Amino acid sequence: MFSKDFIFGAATAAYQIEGSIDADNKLESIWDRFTKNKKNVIDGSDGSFVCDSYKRYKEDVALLKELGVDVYRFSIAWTRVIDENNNPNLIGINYYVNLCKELIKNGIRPIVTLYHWDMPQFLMDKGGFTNDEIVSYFEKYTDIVTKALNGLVKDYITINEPQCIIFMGHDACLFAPGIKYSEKEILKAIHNLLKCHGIATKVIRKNVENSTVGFAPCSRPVIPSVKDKELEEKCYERYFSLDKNDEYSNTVSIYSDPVFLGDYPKEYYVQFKDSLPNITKDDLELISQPVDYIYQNYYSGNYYSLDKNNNLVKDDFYFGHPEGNIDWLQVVPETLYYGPKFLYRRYKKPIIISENGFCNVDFVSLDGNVHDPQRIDYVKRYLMELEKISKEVPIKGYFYWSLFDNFEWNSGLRKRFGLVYVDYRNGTRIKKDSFYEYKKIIKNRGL
Ligand code: GBH
Repeated sequence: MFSKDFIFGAATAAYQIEGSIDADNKLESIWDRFTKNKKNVIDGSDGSFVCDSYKRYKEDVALLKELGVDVYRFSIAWTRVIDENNNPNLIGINYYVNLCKELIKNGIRPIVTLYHWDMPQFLMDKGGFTNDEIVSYFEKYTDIVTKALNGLVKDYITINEPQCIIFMGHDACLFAPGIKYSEKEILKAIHNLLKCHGIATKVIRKNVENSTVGFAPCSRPVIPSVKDKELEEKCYERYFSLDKNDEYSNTVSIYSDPVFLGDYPKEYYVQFKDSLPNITKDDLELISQPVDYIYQNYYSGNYYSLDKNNNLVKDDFYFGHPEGNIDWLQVVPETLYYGPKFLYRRYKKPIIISENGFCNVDFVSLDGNVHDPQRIDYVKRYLMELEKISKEVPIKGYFYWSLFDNFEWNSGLRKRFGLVYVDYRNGTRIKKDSFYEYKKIIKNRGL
């Protein structure tokens, strides 16, 4: 059982579910552009239809209501709410106003992500996060959204998975825009991205009464394979270290220390001394505006052990270790135990799991239903660990990713994470077995 004020939710993101990518004067986003090159997505698909949520938001809300969630986390498409002169696009905004009204009418609290990866293409053409001007664009965007949704939305997440934006978009180049940056450019982009978070926080505080604000990085916790004090200590250190072998995608401290502790970690200044951006005191103050929550997207982790010389070594996943239907999703339930434990120890802030979910080979059975026992098993195992750690650490919520099967970025429509199955030919939705199980969990306020 979780505490009384614990919130259960489901999460989605605009480009992944909305479709209608040209409707109502929507501008082009970097994902619209990126998916035009069919080679960028494994099945050549794109976000033009997906769950058709731009048209079916009332159905979406009805599903959420049946599921019994306290909150719905969704994102705003920046490209819907501004016009080419960077002024508000009222019809685009209206979609989100209507969605929020419908949610509230049905007793569901909206939690809005401002940036879930779909930057307007014209801003990328100006250099994206490497251009200092991005900060004032983000300020204006946040101002438009918070004013339009005033009285409807109090809870905001500024930026989703900054590590993916930078690492996947500009280093691995598997996500939009797929433009490779040098180390210098990467550090500059990270710094501006953090400033966008800071300025957005300021705007939200100014425009929204009783607001809550958070930042939603992702990470892959470093997990002790056995219970052992020394091992746990070393895992904790490694989780926040800038070990050269850990990719940008996994660095927790570069992104979270400035936000929650007010400065980059010391090792950052040493390790990147030749590529540092200009970092001023004012910048750091802006970036570290007080926030209410650490949101964190957790899917998987790695187990570590000590070798003969007491050095930390990563355990290989054995052949046949349970995994989801996507290569990075090993089933590691302790992710939701040690992840929050370590985060709280360093940052001392209440934690909300803003995403956790499972990718399965889902199909409609002859009986017309979608049976997904692996997903049910995953959610229960992970929630068991979360329940355990919530006795020691303030965990305030858990959002399943995702309400729907949806456009899984460069994996296209092939990878399904939903509680609700979607037939992408016509948008038909079928509640999976996991939908009913999660509903029971929510009703019982825990397992
Ligand atoms: C999240 O990102 C996104 O927020 C969401 O849009 C997406 O649909 C969902 O999760 C499911 O993928 O360092 O080995 O983990 C995904 C998480 C994090 C997956 C970085 C790929 C890189 C490999 N991503 N990860 S690893």
